[in-house]
Amino acid sequence: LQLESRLYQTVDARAFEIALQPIIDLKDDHIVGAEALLRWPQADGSYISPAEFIPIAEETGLIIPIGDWVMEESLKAVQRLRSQGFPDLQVAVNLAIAQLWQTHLVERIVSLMRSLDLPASALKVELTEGSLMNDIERMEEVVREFRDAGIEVAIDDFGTGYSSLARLKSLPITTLKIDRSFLNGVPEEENAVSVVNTIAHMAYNLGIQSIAEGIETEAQWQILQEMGCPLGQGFYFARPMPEKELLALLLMQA
Ligand code: G
Ligand code: G
Ligand code: MN
Ligand code: NA
Repeated sequence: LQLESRLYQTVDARAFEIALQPIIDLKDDHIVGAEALLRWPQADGSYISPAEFIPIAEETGLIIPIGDWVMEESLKAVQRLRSQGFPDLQVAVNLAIAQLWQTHLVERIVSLMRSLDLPASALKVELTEGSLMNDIERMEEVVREFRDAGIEVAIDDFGTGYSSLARLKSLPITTLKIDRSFLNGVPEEENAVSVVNTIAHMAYNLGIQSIAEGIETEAQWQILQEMGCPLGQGFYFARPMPEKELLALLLMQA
């Protein structure tokens, strides 16, 4: 497999990049954090999407060194940004299911954060709804370990899997990311609006923070604000960008 061997080389050369997409407080549109999104740059200047290579990285086990790299780079980036005048900024890092099986995963993250002098609140981890449904006992254990360490845990792509409400109630997650597919048809279709409204209110009633993903228009922002959804993310506010650009944006906003 050519893709696979090129992936190996990229891991060796540590030649991935991280893009940061701002996460916004929907009340006043200020940036509260950013999601770290892995980028694989190609010789011709294009990028291969993680949607394409993460599954291969999972099959080959490469997700472990890649995931470690993403975590370390994301924490270093947020540490730099926090020290440049944004001490409350948080970074959200996606974790693949295979990473959740690593022994001492949480311990290693905690000690990395300690060595960077970062409090637990500087990090949120994102687990896909699919992974949380995978091995119930293991997932509960990992989520609890993160929570015991004070690290927030989000369910990513919420609503695309088949988590039961009972399951949601039994996991001590802090955040639910409403999958961007739910924003299709918002605000013009009544049913689409109802679904998003229902998810946002369910989260609120469970004491869980919600983040609406894929906000692309001002009208979507408006209606989510009216629903009381606290946080959002999407091209309307900002695309994933290099750390330097995020710093410039933060400075402009300050
Ligand atoms: O940003 P983009 O649309 O290219 O991301 C595509 C998918 O890849 C998303 O589902 C996103 O969650 C996932 N992804 C991006 N970066 C990472 C990462 O560092 N680790 C894992 N496991 N998934 C990632
Ligand atoms: O699965 P996850 O939520 O981690 O994936 C994040 C992905 O969503 C990234 O690939 C990112 O580029 C993409 N994304 C972020 N905001 C928007 C948006 O407003 N519209 C669309 N279509 N994609 C978005
Ligand atoms: Mn995500
Ligand atoms: Na998502």
